[in-house]
Amino acid sequence: MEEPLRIIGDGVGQPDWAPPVELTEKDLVAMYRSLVILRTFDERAVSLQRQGRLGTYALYWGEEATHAGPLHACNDSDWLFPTYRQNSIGVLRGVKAATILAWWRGYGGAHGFYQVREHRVAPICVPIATHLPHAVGLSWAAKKRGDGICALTWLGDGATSEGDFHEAMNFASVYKTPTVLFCVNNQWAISTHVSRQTATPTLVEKCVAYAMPGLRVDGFDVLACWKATKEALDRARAGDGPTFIEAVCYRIGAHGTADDPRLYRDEAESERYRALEPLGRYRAYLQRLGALDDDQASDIHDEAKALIAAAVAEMEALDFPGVEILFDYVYASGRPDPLTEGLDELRSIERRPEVKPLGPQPGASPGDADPLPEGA
Ligand SMILES: Cc1ncc(C[n+]2csc(CCOP(=O)(O)OP(=O)(O)O)c2C)c(N)n1
Ligand SMILES: [Mg+2]
Repeated sequence: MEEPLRIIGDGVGQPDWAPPVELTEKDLVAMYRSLVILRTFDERAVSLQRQGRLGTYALYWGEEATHAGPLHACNDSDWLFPTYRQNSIGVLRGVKAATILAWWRGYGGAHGFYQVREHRVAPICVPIATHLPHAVGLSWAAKKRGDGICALTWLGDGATSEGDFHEAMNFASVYKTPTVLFCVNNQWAISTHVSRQTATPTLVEKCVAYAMPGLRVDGFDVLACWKATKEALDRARAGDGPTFIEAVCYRIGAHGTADDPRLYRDEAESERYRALEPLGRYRAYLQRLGALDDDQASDIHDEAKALIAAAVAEMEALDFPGVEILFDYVYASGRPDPLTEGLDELRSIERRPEVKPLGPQPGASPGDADPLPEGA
């Protein structure tokens, strides 16, 4: 099996390769900033959930390169189709971090939903693979209009077992739609290991059946993720159709805050992968290149902390949206009688207390319940 494309070495055995020539030093630092914002958001969101200040949360610690690399390869006019795992990607496109946090708190409406057209970020998709035909459809329409817009969509290893995945791959390839299907092979679909998901040694070979070009990259390497996506987008914009990218990494954390991976896998393996996490690895690479100094890095971290702290404060100042949101967005207009009766019943029993912490959550460690640090 061929080694995945890698640019950033590990500083020990693996060599460094030069950054792609199209990227300026400013671009390289901008990518670092994106990784830091994503990481800061993720760590803060886990801590909020542990304190009962978010309902649930799908963490992505260690997978940030698979979010930021592809995003930086896109034009602002391209559309993004994230899953719950890339939940905060919109923040890098101008969506308020408070809105994403409010979404995880269970708020809908103006509090928890962003304007998808304004940011060109499709709604965060929770059903596995259902967004893939949407991404293909949007890019097919763009191709017909000839406006040069592409769609970038993420999916997990588990999503490759869904019918929607195969339909999207087939349609995209037959109609040569400008779509990039970026598959984050983090080796787990909740408790199912990728070896139980498919009998093929790799996921990238699935594209052979659809006559679609495919690439395999190191998913801990933000530059490899950028380069593969950039090449795919260039091909798509030239009219040469879709590409499937398999980014090989590992889900270092739990599936979500309600999951305890110790029950189904050997956590010693996760610990080994932790050493490959993309943020520290990229920072060390930039420092070897002389493209980032400690002061610059610490300014970026301070900026990210302030951004997320402000978002938490903004989210917590929002009014509780009320039970009506359970019924919003179900019908384009009107509401059938049984739903109106359900809403009336809920209103009659609704309490509107301030949102109280839910108490310790599964898998929480004692330190998680500590009062928040200053600025939280
Ligand atoms: C259609 C559908 N079936 C089942 C689920 C329950 N579910 C949520 S996440 C998940 C695993 C997905 O794994 P993968 O595609 O590898 O993505 P990852 O969570 O690793 O990012 C499943 C089965 C769902 N959300 N949607
Ligand atoms: Mg997975």
